[in-house]
Amino acid sequence: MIRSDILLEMPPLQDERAPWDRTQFEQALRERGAAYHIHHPFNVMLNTGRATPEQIRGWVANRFYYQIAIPIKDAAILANCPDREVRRGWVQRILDHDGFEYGLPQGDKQFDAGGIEAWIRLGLAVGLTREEITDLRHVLPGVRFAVDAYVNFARKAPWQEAVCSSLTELFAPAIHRERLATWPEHYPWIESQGLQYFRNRTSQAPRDVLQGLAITLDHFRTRAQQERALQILTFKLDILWSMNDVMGQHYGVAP
Ligand code: AHQ
Repeated sequence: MIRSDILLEMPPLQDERAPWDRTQFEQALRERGAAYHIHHPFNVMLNTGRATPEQIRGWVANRFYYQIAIPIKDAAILANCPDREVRRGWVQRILDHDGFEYGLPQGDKQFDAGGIEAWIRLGLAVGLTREEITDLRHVLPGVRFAVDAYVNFARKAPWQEAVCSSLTELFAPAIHRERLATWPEHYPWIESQGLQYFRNRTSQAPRDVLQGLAITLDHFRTRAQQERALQILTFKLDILWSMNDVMGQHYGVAP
C-alpha cells in the first residue's frame, strides 16, 4: 500500500489475526527501536566524536525547532483529550519544556526555567548566540516540514493516536545517556552545564513513557488497531530519521 497521509489511512476494518496480549504488543512496539534515530549515521557521527563544531551547532540549532514544538504538540493533545486524569499527567510535559513559576505572591517561589531554556543553554555552550537559536535562522526546510508534520498530526488525530506517536521516547533514555557518556570525552570544549538538558531527560522520558505506553496498550485492542499503532510509531520514527537525513545532507556526515 502506498502510504499517502498517516491521517487518511484507516486500519483495515477486519484483521482475522488474533490481537496480541499486552506483553506481545509492547514487544512489537519496542522492536521498532531498530529504526530509531540513534542508529542514523548523523547521530552516530555526533556520538562517536566525529562531528565538527559546525555540525554540532547545526544540529543544536535545528533540533531547537523540534524542542519548541513539543509543548505545542502536547497542548494539542490536551485540547483533544476529555479525560481529566490523563490531562493531569500529560500537562507535566508542558511544564517540563516551558518551565514554570509557582508560590504565594508574598512567599518564596518555585521556579524552573524548563527544557527549552536548557536547550538554549546547550546552544550557547556549543557557540551559538541566543538570538540565532531563537530566531530559527538555521532551521532547514526539511527539518521544519518534519516537525510541522508531527504537530499537525497531534492536532488532527484522535488524542490516543497522538499519545502513541510520542512512544519514540521508549528509546530516548538510551540516546540521552549515550550523549552524556560520550560528549564530555569527545567534545571537552562544550562546558558541562550545556548538557543539563540530556540529564533532565534521563528521568523525565521514562516517566513520560509510563503514561504514554499505558494509554497505548489500553486503547489499541484489536489486531487492526495494534497494527495502526505500529504504523503511527513508524510515522514518528520517520520524522526523527528524516530530520537527521536533512541535517546530514546539509552539514555533511563524516564517513
Ligand atoms: O527531548 C525530547 C523530548 O522532550 C521528547 C518528547 C517526546 C515526544 O513527545 O515525542 N519525544 C522526545 C524526544 C526528545 N529528544 C530526542 C533526542 O534524540 O534528543 C528524542 C525524542 C523522541 O525520542 O521522540
